Amino acid sequence: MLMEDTIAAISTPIGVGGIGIVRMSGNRALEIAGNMFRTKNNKKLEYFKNRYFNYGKIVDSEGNTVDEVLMVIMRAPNSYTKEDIAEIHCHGGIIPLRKILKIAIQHGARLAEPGEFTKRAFLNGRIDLAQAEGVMDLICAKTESAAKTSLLQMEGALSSKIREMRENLIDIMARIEVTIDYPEEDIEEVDKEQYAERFTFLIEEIDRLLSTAEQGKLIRQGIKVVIVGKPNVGKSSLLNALLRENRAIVTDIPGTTRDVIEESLDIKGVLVRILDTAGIRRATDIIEDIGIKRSKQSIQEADLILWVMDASRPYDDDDLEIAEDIKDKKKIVVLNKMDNPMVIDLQAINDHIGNAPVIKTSVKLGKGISDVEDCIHDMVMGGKVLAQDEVLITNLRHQEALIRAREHIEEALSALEKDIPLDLVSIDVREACDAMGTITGETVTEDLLDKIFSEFCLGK
Ligand SMILES: Nc1nc2c(ncn2[C@@H]2O[C@H](COP(=O)(O)OP(=O)(O)O)[C@@H](O)[C@H]2O)c(=O)[nH]1
Ligand SMILES: [Mg+2]
Repeated sequence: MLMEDTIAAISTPIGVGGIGIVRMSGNRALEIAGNMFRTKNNKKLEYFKNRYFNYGKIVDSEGNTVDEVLMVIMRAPNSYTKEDIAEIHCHGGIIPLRKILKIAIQHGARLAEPGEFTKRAFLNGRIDLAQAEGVMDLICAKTESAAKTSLLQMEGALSSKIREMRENLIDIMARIEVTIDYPEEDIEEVDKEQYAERFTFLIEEIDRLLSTAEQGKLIRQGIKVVIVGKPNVGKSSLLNALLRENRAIVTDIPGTTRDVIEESLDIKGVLVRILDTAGIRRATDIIEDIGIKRSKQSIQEADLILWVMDASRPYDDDDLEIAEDIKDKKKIVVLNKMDNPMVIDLQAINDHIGNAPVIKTSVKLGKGISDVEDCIHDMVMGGKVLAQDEVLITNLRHQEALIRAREHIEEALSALEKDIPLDLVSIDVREACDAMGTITGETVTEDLLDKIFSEFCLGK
């Protein structure tokens, strides 16, 4: 990636929309924008005010109008990337967007890589790495709580906590190094006690942050709920009821949901990714068999199972097989079709479900659906409420870095206690410091940066 390049990308989703945006950033962004843009009175781009809309049209190399647009320019360093930025707000169809992007490239821009605008914002020091990740998380947030947490991170709430701890470590390191450099000035016991106190404080701070990781993961990634059960018991109907829409195929023929269908829903602020599976039974054909294998695989990955049964049919060997497949999983039993006379033997089920909650529903009559939602929420949250306005560790990368930092601080602390020479203590302090720095990006490798930003979306 060359920072001297001027990059260009379509920043709005590809599809049909009222407005679409092509964005450019780099040394030549304004020159290129000026070359492809015409205003009515031929006003030159250099006279445009920062962050003001300018009405005009985009022309191709033959001077033909491509679209009527609004052009906004943001001169360095007052822009998202701290470079010159030009944004072309055109009509949100794929043809004008692609044409405008192509013209920008003909004039010398290069196609941006995913996340490259944000990467530049990071490399140019406008935001740190945790903030950059917050930007992406906000874009991908599917629930209010996920959006709120990402926003906090984007604004630097996590970064300032990390930075504070890191500065603390740097200060300790500097003090230790002074002592090492002037060994004749014997280090006082008091100093050691002070270091130990500060290490202990840091460990407590890290533990407090780490204790939010479980909730953070829940908020950011949500949980995976897998609906299992014999064919025709009402799994797809239940999913539809939960989604209040009709994406899964519902039919009377057993075994029609042959693949795994995934949908997302927001249950009281918890992102629930819910998977409808092919019914599990001894398959009668190859395609169904593939579906059943996939169902079993998704069971392995599930955080929670919804085991749906048809209460108007007896409990049989197919149920026994399912019971076996999900025996180690957290689960909720849904007894569906309660609008029909109940046939299923509750005693027989009880022997196979452990202490899983049992909920009676009639998806057909719309009964019991909210009980299923409540139960999912309770099982996930275990009585807790979602944290609001609190810094949470939502990112596995940050969690791992904190764990590494904690280990080194622990080492440093125990070295102090064992009267191990201070220069050895300082090695661990430095390692802890570096681990912290990977969160905010001060001590991050080029490879890791590439990996992080490659997961961003194009145009951001
Ligand atoms: N009587 C009754 N029929 C239901 C209920 N829920 C679903 N069904 C019907 O059961 C059949 C199978 O449903 P489906 O959702 O495709 O089952 P799946 O194979 O488990 O996904 C369909 O005809 C549904 O309309 C219910 O609560 N009561
Ligand atoms: Mg189905």
